[in-house]
Amino acid sequence: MTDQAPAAYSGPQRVLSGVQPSGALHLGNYLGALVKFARLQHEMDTFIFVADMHAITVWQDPKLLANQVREITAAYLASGLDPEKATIFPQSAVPAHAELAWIFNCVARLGWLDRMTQFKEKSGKHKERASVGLYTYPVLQAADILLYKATHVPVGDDQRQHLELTRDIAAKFNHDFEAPAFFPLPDALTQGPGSRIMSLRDGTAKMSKSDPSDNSRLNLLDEPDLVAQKIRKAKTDPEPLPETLDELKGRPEAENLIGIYAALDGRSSAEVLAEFAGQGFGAFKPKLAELAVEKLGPVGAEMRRLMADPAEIDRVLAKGAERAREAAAPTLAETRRLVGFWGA
Ligand code: AQP
Repeated sequence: MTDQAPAAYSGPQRVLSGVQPSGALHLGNYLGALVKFARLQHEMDTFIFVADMHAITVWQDPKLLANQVREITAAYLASGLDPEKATIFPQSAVPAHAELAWIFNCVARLGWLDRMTQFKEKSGKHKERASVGLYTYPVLQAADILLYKATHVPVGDDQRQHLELTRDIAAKFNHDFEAPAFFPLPDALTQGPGSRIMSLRDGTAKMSKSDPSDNSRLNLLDEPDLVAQKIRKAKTDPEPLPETLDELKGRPEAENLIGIYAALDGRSSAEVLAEFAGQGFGAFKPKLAELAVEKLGPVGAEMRRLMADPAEIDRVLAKGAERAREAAAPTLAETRRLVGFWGA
């Protein structure tokens, strides 16, 4: 052991992220992830996948899964991802993800995984009934990222802990196999408005695909009337909106609705408060509904248009998969060599 800091990674900057085809996409996925993908593709080499291998960590109907992959792809394209710029592909079409994940299963420590709060939340009271895949989910995530030597990972705030684990795995691999700076230690891009959108029914719970109440979320495919109705029914409190962010503390539902307005309008919560201070939710909610319909309506309409031509979506995915396999091959080959596998 030396006291020297590990050598810094000097490869190109790359973006990688993905979304699971595990249910209807909602405003949280859109603002926390999709919008960022579309922006970053203009700044760096970008890989965006549909995480079908992650999705099957909980039961998915095999008759529906491939179509759910197409739906997520349609959402990517409708949010502005350009398949000529970004590589868009299904995770399961690149077997190297699974191969690298196995190697990382042997690098990650049980104690690290035991600390993952998402597993605790998703497995609930009966963790012995959860799939082993759900437990090692963040190891597969590390493989997704490091297979492409991604340096930047745009995700919602809930994924911060998993990204820390990816960094730990990368650092331990580099150290154990005496390959300083082989894998980068990627940065989670979790900042920005919309990184943590909360449920419309409970301002302390994250907006989530798996929430049993559909009224808890705005889905990208919700029709305008339904969007307006869900916002009308959103939980709030009887107080008028205050002037400062500090006064919003302890009012999670109000804070969330202001945050949603700000993220959709590309403004800060402080600016939105300055406009609505002193008004009650009776006045604010219709304005929010109007804005949400204006911003989400075209995304949903474009998704529907794209989904009417599944063959075209499949062409995008097949081309992306080919590019992804090519990009992944050298990293996997070098990893196999470093590990000492026969024939590598
Ligand atoms: N509420 C949220 N606010 C901001 N970002 C969010 N994301 C999810 N929920 C919010 C971000 O969306 C991306 C894709 O998520 P995913 O489908 O891969 O997994 P998830 O985080 O488990 O998403 P859900 O909607 O909460 O699904 P379930 O209910 O299945 O757990 C990620 O970048 C995530 O941070």
